[in-house]
Amino acid sequence: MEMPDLSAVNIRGNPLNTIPSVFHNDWDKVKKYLLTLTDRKAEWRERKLLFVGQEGVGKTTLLRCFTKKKGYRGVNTRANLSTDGIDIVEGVSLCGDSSITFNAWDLGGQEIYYPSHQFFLTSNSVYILVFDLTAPKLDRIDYWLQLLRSLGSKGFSRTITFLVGTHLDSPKCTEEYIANMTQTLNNRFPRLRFPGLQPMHFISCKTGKGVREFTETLVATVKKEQFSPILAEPWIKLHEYIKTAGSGRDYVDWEEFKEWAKICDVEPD
Ligand SMILES: Nc1nc2c(ncn2[C@@H]2O[C@H](COP(=O)(O)OP(=O)(O)OP(=O)(O)O)[C@@H](O)[C@H]2O)c(=O)[nH]1
Ligand SMILES: [Mg+2]
Repeated sequence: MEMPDLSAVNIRGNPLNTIPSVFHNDWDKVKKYLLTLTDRKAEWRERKLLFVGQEGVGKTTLLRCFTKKKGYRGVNTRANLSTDGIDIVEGVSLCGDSSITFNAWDLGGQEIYYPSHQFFLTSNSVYILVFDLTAPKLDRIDYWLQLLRSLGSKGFSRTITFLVGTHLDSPKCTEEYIANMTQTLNNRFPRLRFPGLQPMHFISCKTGKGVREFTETLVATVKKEQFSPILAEPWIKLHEYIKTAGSGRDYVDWEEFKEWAKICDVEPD
C-alpha cells in the first residue's frame, strides 16, 4: 500500500468485488477503503432476496411460507390482496440458519409497476422468479430472465436466479404434465444462456410440497456464492446504525448523516 507515486489503478474486471462500486473511479478512496479493510474487516451477513414474476402467481404466498412458523408445511391460500408496489420484509432467516439473513423484496407483479421496479433490481442479489405451473406465461418468464441477465452482465457483478413454479397441488400437475413442463422450460430457457440461473423448483404453497427442499437449496447455494462477504467493519457498523437510528424516519438530512458516519468511523465524503 506504500506506493506514493501511484496515481491511478484500473480495477475493472477484477473478480474480487469487495470494493464498493462508488469508489471505483477514485484511487484515493479505494486506497483508504482497502487500508480500513486490512485493519478492520467483517463478514457481511445480509442478502437481498427479490421475488419477481407476473401478478397472481404466488410471490407473496411463497414469502409467507418463508416467514411463518412451520410455513414449509404450507400456508392458507386464501385470496391474497395483490401487492401494491413493493413490500419489504427484513431479517428473514431460513432453515433456522442465523448465519445469514435475507431482506426480502416482494415486487407487485402488475405490469403498471414494471418501470419503477427497475430502480430496485440490483446485481449481487438473489432472485426468485415465480410462475404458476398450471398456467405458465413463457413470455413473462423470458422478460424477467432477459432483464436479470442484463443486470448480471455489468462488469463482474452477479445474480442468482431461482425459477420456481407454484400450484403443484393442482390436479392438473400430474407426473406427465410436470415432465412435459420441465422439458418445455429447459428447452426455452437453457441455463447456459442465463448465467446464475439455477435448476428449477416446483412447489405448492398450499400443502408445502417442495418448499423445504427449495429453501434448503436456496440457503446452500447462496452460501456457496459469496457476494462481497468481507467488507470494512465501519461500513457494516454504519449500516446497522442507520437501521436503528433511522427507524421510522422517511429521510435523514445530510448533516445528521455525516454525524452518524463519523460515529461509525466512516469518512462522510
Ligand atoms: N392452491 C394454491 N394456491 C396458491 C399457491 N400459491 C399461491 N396461491 C394462491 O394464488 C393467489 C395469488 O397469490 P399471491 O401470492 O397473492 O400472488 P402474487 O404473485 O404475490 O401476486 P401480485 O402481488 O399481484 O404480484 C392467492 O389466492 C394465493 O393464495 C399454491 O402453490 N397453490
Ligand atoms: Mg403479491
